[in-house]
Amino acid sequence: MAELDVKRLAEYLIDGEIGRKEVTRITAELPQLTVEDGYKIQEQLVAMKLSEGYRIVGPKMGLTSQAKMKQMNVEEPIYGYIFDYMVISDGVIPMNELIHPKVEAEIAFVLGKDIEGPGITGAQVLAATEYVVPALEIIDSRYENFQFTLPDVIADNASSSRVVFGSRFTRPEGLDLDLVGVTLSINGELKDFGAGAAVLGHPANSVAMLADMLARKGQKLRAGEVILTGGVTGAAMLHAGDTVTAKWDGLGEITLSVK
Ligand code: OOG
Ligand code: MG
Repeated sequence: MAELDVKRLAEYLIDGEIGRKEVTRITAELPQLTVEDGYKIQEQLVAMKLSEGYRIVGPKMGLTSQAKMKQMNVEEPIYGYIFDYMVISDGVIPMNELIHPKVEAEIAFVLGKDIEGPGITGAQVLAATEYVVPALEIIDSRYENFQFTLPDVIADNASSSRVVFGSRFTRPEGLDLDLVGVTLSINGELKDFGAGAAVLGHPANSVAMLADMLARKGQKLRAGEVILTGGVTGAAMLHAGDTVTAKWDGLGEITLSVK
């Protein structure tokens, strides 16, 4: 393949996000695009956002559950980044800033100390974890019809768009995060449910895998970052006027409205 124009492709995706318009997936133009190329475009996109003054809240894992992999027809976990401007604190999803958002229920981790791969285990992650907190992630693929291949979605910062964190941070000691039941309802109708084990057997395994993926780039997970481990449930489409309620057994609940 001719040299990958990461700058043009990152700008193309950012234009889609800012202009709230679906773009054609990159692999329609560049069918040979690899996973590695996808991360090169993502790195460029992240660098551009940092240079605009946005800050990273933490990394996120995606496609870590069978529900998500089946739903998106993609079979491998990926990572991306959540920025400060994506965090919603008033419980209102601004539909007019988004393209075709979906919501998914997740369990997030806050580390008390840095973790550097490779070879990290879920037990090591738990030992380094200060808190866990429930999160609703709003994903909003920039691609037409929310359809993509693995390299496309990686380039698109793993569809990151918005996130709402629960108000209660819980110490991990004594919690069986694999057994935590999660329900996701919209307008009172149950859309999906699951348990923490849906995420790679235990959400801590998702953080461990992320540490190993970042180690390949010479990067590590840092204390204080909030790390999303991936949807426990499948993602549900959002529409203006919706009220979303999700509950995590023992961890809390989140309600948000779509305006
Ligand atoms: C990719 C992002 C997936 C998750 O939690 O699985 C993700 C997508 O489905 O658009 O954030
Ligand atoms: Mg997610």
